[in-house]
Amino acid sequence: MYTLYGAPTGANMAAHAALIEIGAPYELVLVDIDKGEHRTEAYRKIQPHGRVPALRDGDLVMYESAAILLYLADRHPEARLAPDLKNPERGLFLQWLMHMTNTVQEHEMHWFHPDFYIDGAELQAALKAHGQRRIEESLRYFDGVLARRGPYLLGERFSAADLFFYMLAFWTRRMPRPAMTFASVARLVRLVHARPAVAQMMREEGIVFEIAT
Ligand SMILES: N[C@@H](CCC(=O)N[C@@H](CS)C(=O)NCC(=O)O)C(=O)O
Repeated sequence: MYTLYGAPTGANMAAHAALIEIGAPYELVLVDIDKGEHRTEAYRKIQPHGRVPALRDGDLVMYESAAILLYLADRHPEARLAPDLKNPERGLFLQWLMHMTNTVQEHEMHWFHPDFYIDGAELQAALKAHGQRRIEESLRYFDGVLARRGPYLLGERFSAADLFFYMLAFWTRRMPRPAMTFASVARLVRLVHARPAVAQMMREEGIVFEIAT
C-alpha cells in the first residue's frame, strides 16, 4: 500500500496518475497548502523541505516528483511506464524526465514563485517575465520534437515521462502562452488527458481541466 502526500494541482499529479495506471493500492493524503499544513513539524518529518509530493512505501519515505515517478515505474515493470534497463530508449526516457524536472519545472517555478528566488517587486517581475520566455522556448522546442517523432515523448510509446509532461503543460494553462497553443504539444496533452487514469487522478484531486479532445 502506497501513501502519496500531495495537494490538488501540485507536483503530485504525475505520480498520482502513475499509481492509478499501475493499479497499485494507494492512499492519497491531501496536504492543505493554503492552511500551511506543508510547513508543519509533522509534515516536515515526511518531507523535510515542506513541499509536495512525498511517497511512503513501507519503511521508505521519499520525495521529488520525478524520482517518485521513476521509482514507481521501475517497481512495476508490468505497467510499462518506462523502458527497461537494457532498452536504449531508456536513455531518452531519462533525458526527458531529468530535463523536465530540472529545467522546465524550474522555469515554471520562476513564473509561479519569483519570491522564492529574489527579493523586491521589480526583480521578481523581471524573473517572472524571464521564466515566461524560457517556458515558451521550451514549449516551442518540445513542439518541434513531438512534430518530428511524436505523438509521445518516446514516439509511438506512452511512458511515465508523458505524465510528467502533462503536469507541466497543465500548469501553463493560465500563462500568456499556454501549452495548448502549440499544435504537437496539444496533441500529446490531449492523448494523456484522455487516459482513464488521468481522468481519475483529476477527479480525485478535484481538478477541472476542460480541453477539446
Ligand atoms: N522539485 C520538487 C518541487 C515540489 C514543489 O515545489 N511543490 C510545490 C507544489 S507544486 C509545493 O510544495 N509548494 C509549497 C511551497 O513551496 O511552499 C518536486 O517536483 O517534487
